[in-house]
Amino acid sequence: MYKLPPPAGAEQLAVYQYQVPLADSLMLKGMPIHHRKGWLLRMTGSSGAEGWGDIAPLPGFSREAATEVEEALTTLCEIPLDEVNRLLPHLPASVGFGWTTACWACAAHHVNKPFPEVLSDSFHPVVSINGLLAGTSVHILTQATELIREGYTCLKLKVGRHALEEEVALVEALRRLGPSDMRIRLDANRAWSLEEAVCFGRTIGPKQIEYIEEPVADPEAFPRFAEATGIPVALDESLMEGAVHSFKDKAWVQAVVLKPTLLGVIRVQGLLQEAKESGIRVVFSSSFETGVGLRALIAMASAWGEPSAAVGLGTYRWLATDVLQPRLPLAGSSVTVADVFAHTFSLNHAVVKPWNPT
Ligand code: OSB
Ligand code: MG
Repeated sequence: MYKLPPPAGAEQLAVYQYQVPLADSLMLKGMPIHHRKGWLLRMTGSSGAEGWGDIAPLPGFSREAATEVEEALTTLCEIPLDEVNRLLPHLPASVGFGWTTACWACAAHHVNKPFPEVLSDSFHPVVSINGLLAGTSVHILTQATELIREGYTCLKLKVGRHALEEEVALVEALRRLGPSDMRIRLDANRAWSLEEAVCFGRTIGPKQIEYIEEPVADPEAFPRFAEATGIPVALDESLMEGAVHSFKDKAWVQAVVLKPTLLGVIRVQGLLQEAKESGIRVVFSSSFETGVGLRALIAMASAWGEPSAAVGLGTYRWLATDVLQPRLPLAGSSVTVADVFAHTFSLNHAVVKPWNPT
Protein backbone atom coordinates (compact mmCIF):
# COMPACT_ATOMS: atom_id res chain seq x y z
CA MET A 1 0.00 0.00 0.00
CA TYR A 2 2.72 2.49 0.85
CA LYS A 3 5.23 3.24 -1.84
CA LEU A 4 8.35 5.32 -1.73
CA PRO A 5 8.70 7.69 -4.64
CA PRO A 6 10.15 6.31 -7.81
CA PRO A 7 12.02 9.22 -9.30
CA ALA A 8 11.91 7.18 -12.51
CA GLY A 9 12.02 9.52 -15.44
CA ALA A 10 12.74 12.49 -13.20
CA GLU A 11 15.32 14.52 -15.02
CA GLN A 12 15.40 17.99 -13.68
CA LEU A 13 14.83 19.76 -10.45
CA ALA A 14 14.16 23.48 -10.08
CA VAL A 15 13.81 25.23 -6.73
CA TYR A 16 11.75 28.33 -5.92
CA GLN A 17 11.28 30.37 -2.81
CA TYR A 18 8.04 31.99 -1.66
CA GLN A 19 6.67 34.32 0.93
CA VAL A 20 2.90 34.69 1.21
CA PRO A 21 1.02 37.07 3.49
CA LEU A 22 -1.42 35.64 6.04
CA ALA A 23 -4.98 36.93 6.20
CA ASP A 24 -4.87 36.61 9.99
CA SER A 25 -1.68 36.54 12.01
CA LEU A 26 -0.88 33.16 13.52
CA MET A 27 0.21 32.59 17.11
CA LEU A 28 2.75 29.77 17.04
CA LYS A 29 3.96 28.74 20.49
CA GLY A 30 3.40 32.31 21.64
CA MET A 31 5.10 33.91 18.62
CA PRO A 32 3.01 35.84 16.10
CA ILE A 33 3.78 35.27 12.41
CA HIS A 34 2.37 37.34 9.56
CA HIS A 35 3.86 35.56 6.54
CA ARG A 36 4.36 31.99 5.48
CA LYS A 37 7.78 31.32 3.95
CA GLY A 38 8.94 28.23 2.13
CA TRP A 39 10.32 26.65 -1.00
CA LEU A 40 8.78 24.87 -3.98
CA LEU A 41 10.35 22.03 -5.92
CA ARG A 42 9.53 21.48 -9.57
CA MET A 43 10.41 18.02 -10.83
CA THR A 44 10.41 17.56 -14.57
CA GLY A 45 10.35 14.10 -16.11
CA SER A 46 11.67 12.79 -19.43
CA SER A 47 8.15 12.63 -20.86
CA GLY A 48 7.56 16.30 -20.07
CA ALA A 49 5.64 15.33 -16.95
CA GLU A 50 5.92 17.81 -14.13
CA GLY A 51 5.34 17.59 -10.37
CA TRP A 52 5.50 20.20 -7.63
CA GLY A 53 6.38 19.86 -3.99
CA ASP A 54 6.03 22.28 -1.06
CA ILE A 55 8.69 22.66 1.64
CA ALA A 56 7.21 24.74 4.44
CA PRO A 57 8.91 24.22 7.83
CA LEU A 58 6.69 25.75 10.51
CA PRO A 59 8.40 28.01 13.05
CA GLY A 60 7.96 26.69 16.59
CA PHE A 61 6.90 23.24 15.35
CA SER A 62 9.42 21.99 12.76
CA ARG A 63 12.71 20.67 14.05
CA GLU A 64 14.71 22.07 11.14
CA ALA A 65 15.78 25.68 10.76
CA ALA A 66 15.71 27.52 7.41
CA THR A 67 19.50 27.18 7.09
CA GLU A 68 19.25 23.37 7.33
CA VAL A 69 16.57 23.38 4.65
CA GLU A 70 18.82 25.44 2.37
CA GLU A 71 21.76 23.11 2.98
CA ALA A 72 19.62 20.12 2.08
CA LEU A 73 18.31 21.91 -1.03
CA THR A 74 21.89 22.66 -2.10
CA THR A 75 22.67 18.94 -1.83
CA LEU A 76 19.57 18.04 -3.86
CA CYS A 77 20.73 20.42 -6.59
CA GLU A 78 24.22 18.91 -6.65
CA ILE A 79 23.71 15.14 -6.63
CA PRO A 80 22.12 12.94 -9.31
CA LEU A 81 18.36 12.77 -8.70
CA ASP A 82 18.30 8.99 -8.56
CA GLU A 83 20.51 9.13 -5.48
CA VAL A 84 18.15 11.29 -3.44
CA ASN A 85 15.93 8.46 -2.16
CA ARG A 86 18.91 6.94 -0.43
CA LEU A 87 19.28 10.23 1.48
CA LEU A 88 15.59 10.48 2.33
CA PRO A 89 15.88 9.24 5.95
CA HIS A 90 18.49 11.93 6.60
CA LEU A 91 16.69 14.90 5.03
CA PRO A 92 14.80 17.38 7.23
CA ALA A 93 11.12 16.31 7.43
CA SER A 94 9.79 19.24 5.39
CA VAL A 95 12.37 18.66 2.63
CA GLY A 96 11.54 14.95 2.52
CA PHE A 97 7.85 15.84 2.23
CA GLY A 98 8.48 18.29 -0.62
CA TRP A 99 10.79 15.91 -2.47
CA THR A 100 8.57 12.85 -2.12
CA THR A 101 5.37 14.61 -3.08
CA ALA A 102 7.03 16.28 -6.09
CA CYS A 103 8.12 12.78 -7.24
CA TRP A 104 4.63 11.36 -6.70
CA ALA A 105 2.98 14.29 -8.50
CA CYS A 106 5.42 13.89 -11.40
CA ALA A 107 4.78 10.14 -11.55
CA ALA A 108 1.01 10.80 -11.59
CA HIS A 109 1.37 13.27 -14.45
CA HIS A 110 3.63 10.81 -16.31
CA VAL A 111 1.01 8.02 -16.23
CA ASN A 112 -1.85 10.48 -16.58
CA LYS A 113 -3.62 9.47 -13.36
CA PRO A 114 -4.93 11.57 -10.50
CA PHE A 115 -2.27 11.94 -7.79
CA PRO A 116 -4.05 9.77 -5.15
CA GLU A 117 -3.97 6.80 -7.54
CA VAL A 118 -0.18 6.79 -7.36
CA LEU A 119 -0.50 6.21 -3.60
CA SER A 120 -3.17 3.54 -3.55
CA ASP A 121 -5.35 1.54 -5.94
CA SER A 122 -8.43 3.12 -4.43
CA PHE A 123 -9.11 6.50 -2.86
CA HIS A 124 -12.03 8.29 -1.23
CA PRO A 125 -13.67 10.65 -3.74
CA VAL A 126 -14.66 13.19 -1.06
CA VAL A 127 -12.67 14.30 1.96
CA SER A 128 -14.36 16.25 4.75
CA ILE A 129 -12.55 19.02 6.58
CA ASN A 130 -12.61 20.17 10.17
CA GLY A 131 -13.15 23.90 10.57
CA LEU A 132 -10.30 25.45 12.55
CA LEU A 133 -11.14 28.03 15.23
CA ALA A 134 -8.56 30.31 16.82
CA GLY A 135 -8.32 33.87 18.09
CA THR A 136 -10.43 35.86 20.53
CA SER A 137 -13.73 34.44 21.78
CA VAL A 138 -15.73 36.95 19.75
CA HIS A 139 -13.78 36.11 16.61
CA ILE A 140 -14.17 32.37 17.26
CA LEU A 141 -17.95 32.61 17.62
CA THR A 142 -18.20 34.65 14.42
CA GLN A 143 -16.04 32.11 12.58
CA ALA A 144 -17.99 29.17 14.03
CA THR A 145 -21.35 30.64 13.00
CA GLU A 146 -20.02 31.07 9.47
CA LEU A 147 -18.51 27.56 9.30
CA ILE A 148 -21.67 25.90 10.62
CA ARG A 149 -23.68 27.79 8.01
CA GLU A 150 -21.26 26.46 5.36
CA GLY A 151 -22.06 22.91 6.51
CA TYR A 152 -19.04 22.00 8.64
CA THR A 153 -19.95 19.15 11.02
CA CYS A 154 -16.61 18.99 12.82
CA LEU A 155 -14.95 22.03 14.40
CA LYS A 156 -11.53 22.20 16.01
CA LEU A 157 -11.04 24.72 18.79
CA LYS A 158 -7.67 25.77 20.15
CA VAL A 159 -7.82 25.91 23.96
CA GLY A 160 -5.40 26.70 26.79
CA ARG A 161 -4.97 30.24 25.50
CA HIS A 162 -7.52 32.21 27.53
CA ALA A 163 -9.00 31.94 31.03
CA LEU A 164 -10.47 28.50 31.79
CA GLU A 165 -14.00 29.83 32.42
CA GLU A 166 -13.94 31.72 29.13
CA GLU A 167 -13.00 28.56 27.22
CA VAL A 168 -15.61 26.46 29.04
CA ALA A 169 -18.19 29.07 27.97
CA LEU A 170 -16.88 28.87 24.39
CA VAL A 171 -17.33 25.10 24.21
CA GLU A 172 -20.85 25.45 25.59
CA ALA A 173 -21.61 28.20 23.09
CA LEU A 174 -20.36 26.00 20.24
CA ARG A 175 -22.63 23.17 21.37
CA ARG A 176 -25.60 25.55 21.29
CA LEU A 177 -24.64 27.00 17.91
CA GLY A 178 -24.32 23.76 15.99
CA PRO A 179 -26.50 20.72 15.34
CA SER A 180 -26.53 18.12 18.15
CA ASP A 181 -24.43 15.69 16.09
CA MET A 182 -21.70 18.24 15.44
CA ARG A 183 -18.34 17.00 16.69
CA ILE A 184 -15.87 19.21 18.50
CA ARG A 185 -12.13 18.62 18.57
CA LEU A 186 -10.03 20.48 21.09
CA ASP A 187 -6.32 21.20 21.00
CA ALA A 188 -4.48 22.49 24.07
CA ASN A 189 -0.97 22.26 22.57
CA ARG A 190 0.20 21.19 26.06
CA ALA A 191 -0.68 24.54 27.63
CA TRP A 192 -2.26 23.15 30.81
CA SER A 193 -1.13 21.47 33.99
CA LEU A 194 -2.94 18.20 34.77
CA GLU A 195 -5.06 19.99 37.40
CA GLU A 196 -6.17 22.69 34.97
CA ALA A 197 -6.87 20.17 32.21
CA VAL A 198 -8.91 17.92 34.49
CA CYS A 199 -10.86 20.90 35.84
CA PHE A 200 -11.64 22.01 32.28
CA GLY A 201 -12.46 18.48 31.09
CA ARG A 202 -14.76 17.71 34.02
CA THR A 203 -16.60 21.00 33.63
CA ILE A 204 -17.31 20.58 29.91
CA GLY A 205 -17.82 16.79 30.00
CA PRO A 206 -17.34 14.46 27.01
CA LYS A 207 -20.57 15.29 25.12
CA GLN A 208 -19.80 15.85 21.41
CA ILE A 209 -16.07 16.06 22.16
CA GLU A 210 -14.32 13.74 19.72
CA TYR A 211 -10.95 14.20 21.40
CA ILE A 212 -8.48 16.69 22.78
CA GLU A 213 -4.99 16.95 21.32
CA GLU A 214 -2.10 17.15 23.75
CA PRO A 215 -4.02 18.31 26.86
CA VAL A 216 -1.06 18.71 29.23
CA ALA A 217 2.66 19.41 29.18
CA ASP A 218 3.64 15.90 30.26
CA PRO A 219 2.53 13.11 27.88
CA GLU A 220 2.88 10.60 30.74
CA ALA A 221 -0.19 12.26 32.28
CA PHE A 222 -2.41 11.83 29.18
CA PRO A 223 -3.99 8.57 30.40
CA ARG A 224 -4.75 10.12 33.81
CA PHE A 225 -6.45 13.05 32.08
CA ALA A 226 -8.60 10.72 29.95
CA GLU A 227 -9.53 8.56 32.92
CA ALA A 228 -10.50 11.54 35.09
CA THR A 229 -12.59 13.28 32.41
CA GLY A 230 -13.85 10.60 30.01
CA ILE A 231 -12.44 12.65 27.14
CA PRO A 232 -10.10 10.71 24.84
CA VAL A 233 -6.76 12.12 23.73
CA ALA A 234 -5.24 12.59 20.28
CA LEU A 235 -1.48 12.65 19.82
CA ASP A 236 0.23 15.40 17.88
CA GLU A 237 3.44 16.91 19.35
CA SER A 238 4.10 13.56 21.09
CA LEU A 239 4.55 11.91 17.70
CA MET A 240 7.33 14.33 16.80
CA GLU A 241 9.14 13.47 20.01
CA GLY A 242 8.38 9.77 19.95
CA ALA A 243 7.07 10.35 23.49
CA VAL A 244 4.43 7.62 23.25
CA HIS A 245 5.72 4.20 22.30
CA SER A 246 3.33 1.77 20.66
CA PHE A 247 -0.43 2.27 20.69
CA LYS A 248 -1.28 -1.25 21.80
CA ASP A 249 -3.47 -1.38 24.95
CA LYS A 250 -3.79 2.40 25.08
CA ALA A 251 -7.54 2.83 24.96
CA TRP A 252 -7.15 6.52 25.88
CA VAL A 253 -5.56 7.27 22.50
CA GLN A 254 -8.40 8.06 20.13
CA ALA A 255 -6.42 9.34 17.15
CA VAL A 256 -3.06 10.35 15.80
CA VAL A 257 -2.72 13.67 14.02
CA LEU A 258 -0.45 13.12 11.04
CA LYS A 259 1.32 16.20 9.73
CA PRO A 260 3.65 15.06 6.95
CA THR A 261 5.49 18.41 6.75
CA LEU A 262 6.49 18.07 10.40
CA LEU A 263 6.90 14.29 10.64
CA GLY A 264 8.27 13.49 7.18
CA VAL A 265 6.81 10.91 4.85
CA ILE A 266 8.72 7.91 6.20
CA ARG A 267 7.51 8.48 9.76
CA VAL A 268 3.95 9.06 8.54
CA GLN A 269 3.99 5.72 6.74
CA GLY A 270 5.25 3.96 9.89
CA LEU A 271 2.60 5.63 12.05
CA LEU A 272 -0.16 4.75 9.58
CA GLN A 273 0.80 1.12 9.81
CA GLU A 274 0.97 1.20 13.60
CA ALA A 275 -2.36 3.01 13.94
CA LYS A 276 -4.02 0.54 11.62
CA GLU A 277 -2.74 -2.41 13.64
CA SER A 278 -4.03 -0.86 16.86
CA GLY A 279 -7.38 0.35 15.53
CA ILE A 280 -6.55 4.01 16.16
CA ARG A 281 -7.87 6.71 13.87
CA VAL A 282 -5.58 8.81 11.73
CA VAL A 283 -6.31 12.45 11.05
CA PHE A 284 -4.20 13.91 8.26
CA SER A 285 -3.52 17.55 8.98
CA SER A 286 -1.79 20.49 7.46
CA SER A 287 0.87 22.73 8.89
CA PHE A 288 -0.26 25.84 7.01
CA GLU A 289 1.16 24.68 3.67
CA THR A 290 0.39 26.46 0.40
CA GLY A 291 -1.92 25.04 -2.27
CA VAL A 292 0.95 22.86 -3.56
CA GLY A 293 1.40 21.16 -0.18
CA LEU A 294 -2.36 20.93 0.40
CA ARG A 295 -2.85 19.06 -2.90
CA ALA A 296 -0.37 16.46 -1.68
CA LEU A 297 -2.09 16.26 1.72
CA ILE A 298 -5.47 15.81 0.06
CA ALA A 299 -3.98 13.00 -2.04
CA MET A 300 -2.63 11.28 1.09
CA ALA A 301 -5.84 11.75 3.08
CA SER A 302 -8.00 10.42 0.25
CA ALA A 303 -5.68 7.45 -0.46
CA TRP A 304 -4.62 6.52 3.07
CA GLY A 305 -7.09 8.21 5.43
CA GLU A 306 -10.48 7.13 6.70
CA PRO A 307 -13.60 8.40 4.98
CA SER A 308 -15.24 9.26 8.30
CA ALA A 309 -12.33 11.25 9.75
CA ALA A 310 -12.52 14.94 8.93
CA VAL A 311 -9.04 16.09 7.96
CA GLY A 312 -7.22 19.06 9.45
CA LEU A 313 -6.99 21.12 6.30
CA GLY A 314 -8.90 24.12 7.58
CA THR A 315 -5.72 26.20 7.38
CA TYR A 316 -6.04 27.37 3.77
CA ARG A 317 -8.20 30.32 4.73
CA TRP A 318 -5.24 31.73 6.69
CA LEU A 319 -3.32 32.39 3.47
CA ALA A 320 -4.26 35.78 2.03
CA THR A 321 -2.53 34.82 -1.24
CA ASP A 322 -1.49 31.43 -2.55
CA VAL A 323 1.51 30.41 -4.67
CA LEU A 324 -1.04 28.98 -7.12
CA GLN A 325 -3.45 30.96 -9.17
CA PRO A 326 -6.33 30.51 -9.25
CA ARG A 327 -6.58 29.18 -5.70
CA LEU A 328 -7.55 25.56 -5.05
CA PRO A 329 -11.31 24.90 -4.88
CA LEU A 330 -11.19 24.41 -1.09
CA ALA A 331 -13.90 26.72 0.12
CA GLY A 332 -16.44 24.42 1.78
CA SER A 333 -16.67 21.76 4.45
CA SER A 334 -15.56 18.98 2.11
CA VAL A 335 -13.29 18.61 -0.91
CA THR A 336 -14.17 16.73 -4.05
CA VAL A 337 -10.83 15.14 -4.77
CA ALA A 338 -11.33 14.97 -8.55
CA ASP A 339 -11.93 18.75 -8.65
CA VAL A 340 -8.64 19.44 -6.92
CA PHE A 341 -6.70 17.32 -9.39
CA ALA A 342 -8.56 18.57 -12.44
CA HIS A 343 -7.54 22.06 -11.41
CA THR A 344 -4.91 23.61 -13.67
CA PHE A 345 -2.96 26.45 -12.24
CA SER A 346 -0.04 28.71 -12.79
CA LEU A 347 2.51 30.08 -10.39
CA ASN A 348 1.77 33.36 -8.73
CA HIS A 349 5.00 35.17 -9.60
CA ALA A 350 4.19 38.03 -7.26
CA VAL A 351 5.05 35.74 -4.32
CA VAL A 352 7.32 33.05 -5.86
CA LYS A 353 10.92 33.63 -7.02
CA PRO A 354 13.61 31.27 -8.35
CA TRP A 355 16.02 30.02 -5.69
CA ASN A 356 19.65 29.14 -6.32
CA PRO A 357 22.15 27.34 -4.10
CA THR A 358 24.37 29.78 -2.27
O1 OSB B 1 -1.41 22.05 16.93
O2 OSB B 1 -2.63 20.91 15.64
C1 OSB B 1 -1.82 21.80 15.81
C2 OSB B 1 -1.13 23.35 12.43
C3 OSB B 1 0.20 23.62 12.54
C4 OSB B 1 0.85 23.36 13.71
C5 OSB B 1 0.17 22.79 14.78
C6 OSB B 1 -1.18 22.52 14.66
C7 OSB B 1 -1.85 22.82 13.47
C8 OSB B 1 -3.25 22.59 13.24
C9 OSB B 1 -3.63 22.09 11.89
O3 OSB B 1 -4.09 22.83 14.07
C10 OSB B 1 -5.05 22.21 11.51
C11 OSB B 1 -5.95 21.17 12.07
O4 OSB B 1 -5.50 20.21 12.71
O5 OSB B 1 -7.15 21.32 11.83
MG1 MG C 1 -2.34 19.84 17.57
